[in-house]
Amino acid sequence: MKTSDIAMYERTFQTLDAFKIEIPSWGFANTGTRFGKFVQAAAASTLEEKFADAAEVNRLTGATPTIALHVLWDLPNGIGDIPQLRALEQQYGIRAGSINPNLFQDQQYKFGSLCNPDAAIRRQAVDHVLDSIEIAKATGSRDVSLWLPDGSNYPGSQSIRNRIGWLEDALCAAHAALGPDQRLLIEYKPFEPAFYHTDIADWGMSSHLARTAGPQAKVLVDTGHHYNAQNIEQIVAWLLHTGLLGGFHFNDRRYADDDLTLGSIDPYQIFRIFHELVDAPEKGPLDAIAFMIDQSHNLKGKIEATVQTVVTAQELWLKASLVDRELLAVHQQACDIVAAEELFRGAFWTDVRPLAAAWRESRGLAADPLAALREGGYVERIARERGARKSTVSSYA
Ligand code: RM4
Ligand code: MN
Ligand code: MN
Repeated sequence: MKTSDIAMYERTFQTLDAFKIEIPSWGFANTGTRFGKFVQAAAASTLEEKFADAAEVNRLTGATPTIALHVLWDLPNGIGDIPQLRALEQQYGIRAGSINPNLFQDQQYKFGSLCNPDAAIRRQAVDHVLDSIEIAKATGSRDVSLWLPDGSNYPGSQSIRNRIGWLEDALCAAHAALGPDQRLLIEYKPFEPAFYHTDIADWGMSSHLARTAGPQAKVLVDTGHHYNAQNIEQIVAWLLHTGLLGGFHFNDRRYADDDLTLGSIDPYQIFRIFHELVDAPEKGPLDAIAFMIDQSHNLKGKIEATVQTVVTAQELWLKASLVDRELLAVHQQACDIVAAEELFRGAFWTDVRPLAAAWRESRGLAADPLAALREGGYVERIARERGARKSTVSSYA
């Protein structure tokens, strides 16, 4: 092997060693659309099953040590569920990751949660966020990741400006309850379930709210939560510049919040986002960028889809790290459009799969995680065990 090849392998191996991405507990559960749900025998319905599945993904990919939890779905008894959670962490070698409050399922949230015109309902919603922060303290989770369903369906039916004020108050209260090492991530989404106006509809609104709430509040970018043709990497660059980027929910989309597997529709877009992040300045843990997956595997096998996603993320991250940034800067400065673009695209078109396979083998992982999953028989075994009981279907419309 040439010296330059050895150096390249070393760089690759370090890049992949450092790359971790959080998987969502709900990616292993039965989900669907508002039109129906197709139940899978292997789907997880208990917290233990979700931990077991997460451990299988981590065993195969070496990149997923933490699992994101949704409070109502995974910890319905709140703090009371922590002893069980701790035991599962020990047993499966997977840690609890971000904690996601659920402000979208209870009947009282019909007209909103933190932005509900009824002060008593707003109070209940704030209390749920405060409880979620306490849960995060108990699990040792840095991030509490907030997404609201709030909005309205018809013009004139709500005061948009009153609701901004209520939201500011609620987020300030939440921020005040954070521990010194905790963050509040504020997610945005243009529509759904509200169809006319959504209270936190874009990154500008999230940025304002994060600044208002306090320094430990940051913006969460869910790649599925943008209008068609929106330039997400530019948003990412702005959030980096302003020090407000808290993390990502990665997935792919064609039409709206489709929650398809990462890179399945437009891998170049993820590459372009990753390019902005490869050299992202990090001043400390509170400025870290959380890489999380937020997907709903309605038709694909849950574990297969998750492994496929993680492997795709590793490959795209590796491609983005191959961009010769010094040379790119020279081309950019000289306004040499074609040279810059060819260098950039060249990294994207590089087949990094052999490099990734070499890294896996050097780390005692299966060279092809998807093939190893198929050969290992895990999915068949859990399908037999879990399929025997009546399954519950969570709502994720
Ligand atoms: C939302 C949003 C949140 C996720 C819920 C289930 O659209 O993406 O992050 O927790 O779905
Ligand atoms: Mn999300
Ligand atoms: Mn979503």
